[in-house]
Amino acid sequence: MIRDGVVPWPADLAYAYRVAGCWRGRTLGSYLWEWAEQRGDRIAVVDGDRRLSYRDLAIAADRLAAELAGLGLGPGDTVIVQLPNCWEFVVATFACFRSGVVPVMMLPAHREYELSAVGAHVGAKAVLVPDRWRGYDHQRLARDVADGLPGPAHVLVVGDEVYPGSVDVRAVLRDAGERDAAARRDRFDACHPGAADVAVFLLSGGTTGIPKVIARTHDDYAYNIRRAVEACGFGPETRYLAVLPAGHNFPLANPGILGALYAGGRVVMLPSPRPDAVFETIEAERVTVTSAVPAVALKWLEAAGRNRHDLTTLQYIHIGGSMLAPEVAARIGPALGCRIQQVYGMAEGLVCYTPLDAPDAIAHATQGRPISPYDELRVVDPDGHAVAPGQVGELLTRGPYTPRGYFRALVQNQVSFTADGWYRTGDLVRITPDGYVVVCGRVKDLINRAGEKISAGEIEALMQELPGIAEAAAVAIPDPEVGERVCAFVRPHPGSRPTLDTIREALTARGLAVFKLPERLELVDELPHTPIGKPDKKALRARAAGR
Ligand code: OOB
Repeated sequence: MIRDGVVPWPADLAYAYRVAGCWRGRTLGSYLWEWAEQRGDRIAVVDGDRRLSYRDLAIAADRLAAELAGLGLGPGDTVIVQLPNCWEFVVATFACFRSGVVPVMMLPAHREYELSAVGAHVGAKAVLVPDRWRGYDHQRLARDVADGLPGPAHVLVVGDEVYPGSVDVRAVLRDAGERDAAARRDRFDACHPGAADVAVFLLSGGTTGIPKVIARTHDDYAYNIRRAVEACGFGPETRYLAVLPAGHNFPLANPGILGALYAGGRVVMLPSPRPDAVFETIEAERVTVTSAVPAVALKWLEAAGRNRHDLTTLQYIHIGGSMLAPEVAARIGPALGCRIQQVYGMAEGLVCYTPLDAPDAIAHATQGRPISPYDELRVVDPDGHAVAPGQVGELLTRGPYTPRGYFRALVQNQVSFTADGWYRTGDLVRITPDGYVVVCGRVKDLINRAGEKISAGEIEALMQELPGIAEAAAVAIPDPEVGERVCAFVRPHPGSRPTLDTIREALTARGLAVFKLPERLELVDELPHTPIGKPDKKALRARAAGR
């Protein structure tokens, strides 16, 4: 069990959430066989030609759970999961839920810097990767990361060419037949984690250099999923297409992959949001709903004119993760022949949706209402005082699926949470008279590139370590395609002249994910500073936008 470093909800509130029926005291893994029994041969997961029934999924998950147990991993141990959208991702997630091993959801784009930092932070005992992905050798990466971790760690690989010493996940799953399935089922039914235990670790977009990891319990995550399912009308007819990286909270559980399975529907895994692949899959699999960040939805919008595929099954696209202009929102539905539901959410918890039947004024110009009546929202000024109704301020939130702190982050928690447990979202919002949230901006220091959150502090700390750089600051520059890109302001040491290329190369060599690399460089003789001596980001942002 992981308890150390997890900030619990106050006991009286935890009790209230149970009494209210939010927390049902069941683990996510406990549903799997119930589904298999009720739904048996119905298809649960599709990935290309591969189709898994609910029963196949249950058998495969228990088979992988047994493999993890055989490696010595059990309740409270953690495994880094870095897989593209594939059927094995779903199996691995449920294998973890069944065995109590906690997956840390990372992105295929992450590299050694991120994996090592997060792996050390959570004390990972295993790393699960594809063999190669988009030309990159993840197996090698996993080895390097595992070797660098403080304790021994296993490498598990999904692919055809598995190096000796690593676990061949496909070979393990080929062995997942009916034989022994019942015994394995009994084993993981009898030895399961508690519902108040951590089910999954999610990464926070974060504003600091240190990785911030969010522990979501079975109770809270199951509740989040259930409410999202209701808000989005998921049911047995749902065919959800997962194209955003599956490790994100949005496609994973809002309602996403886990919501579609909870509702008895079907999940179609596709490892790319490219319009041609997406349109082709929507037709082939008769997809009813999918989700996208605005940058991805824009690409679909541009491609809609030359689309030759039948998209008539598609009813909804969920759009969220970064700002969506109301004009763009208004064009998506007509172009793709569906409706949109906007979603404003965060890995830290709180999720809002526009209603299924919302009039355009709400569906296009607001980011929706909280999914739970127990979500608490406060909008405050910089001094922490509530603003007048309808005014813009920072959103603070608490509730039955918004944890009270980051995992093992005492210092950061003092900054990100108030003493009475409110999470400071760092988002500037206003709330309309009918209770819809409208996101207006943010006060947190990050760059939101196509929905991926990049911590300015992380990039700055790494740039400052580079030779030739005396001082560095990272700010967002607005971009029509991806929303924002990273712009670096750098004061070089006298006599040195770093270029964008040399900085990008150096950060890549350091093991940083490509999407975080600066895409513009401004060399300056002096950085502007605030009265307390920090780089003046506001001035720099204005300067960057002006160029
Ligand atoms: C989702 O989760 P994260 O953890 O990657 O990012 C959360 C942050 C929010 O605090 C906000 O700054 C931004 O992403 N954001 C939006 C937004 N939805 C999220 N900003 C403007 N408009 C929106 N609709 O991004 C996430 C998690 C669950 C569901 C959907 C998105």
